Amino acid sequence: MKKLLITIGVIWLSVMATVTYSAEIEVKMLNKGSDGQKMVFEPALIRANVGDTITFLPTEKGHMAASMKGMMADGGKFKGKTNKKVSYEVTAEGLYGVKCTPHMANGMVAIIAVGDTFDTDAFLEGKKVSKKAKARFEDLLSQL
Ligand SMILES: [Cu+2]
Repeated sequence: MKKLLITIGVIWLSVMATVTYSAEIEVKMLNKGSDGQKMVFEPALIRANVGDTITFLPTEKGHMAASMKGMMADGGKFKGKTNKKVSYEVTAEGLYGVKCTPHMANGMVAIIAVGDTFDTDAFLEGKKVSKKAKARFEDLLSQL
């Protein structure tokens, strides 16, 4: 009986540990960022761990967040509606590309970086993104 209780206790603790260590990360969608750049996710470089949930908030109007095809480390996808918040749980290490579709041409993109080591060269390889989005992606990748 004592062994059983200990086993249950250990299982319970590991479940709680998982719950405790999964972070909720909030990202604002803005017309103008605190650094003066227009049409931004803030932060645009989101550092996360596997199991974390990233929530994109419609802080200012006219924005949405969606996954970018072929740029999701865990192969998943999501698409929020304009002026609505949307959440995504990252389930694998690597890089994730996020865009605001209406402002893709303005370079409104973000990267979720999960883990510590990244293949930054492969992230943009063969991908079709707007000129401004590419420049912002390159800037974000250089910070990793
Ligand atoms: Cu936008």
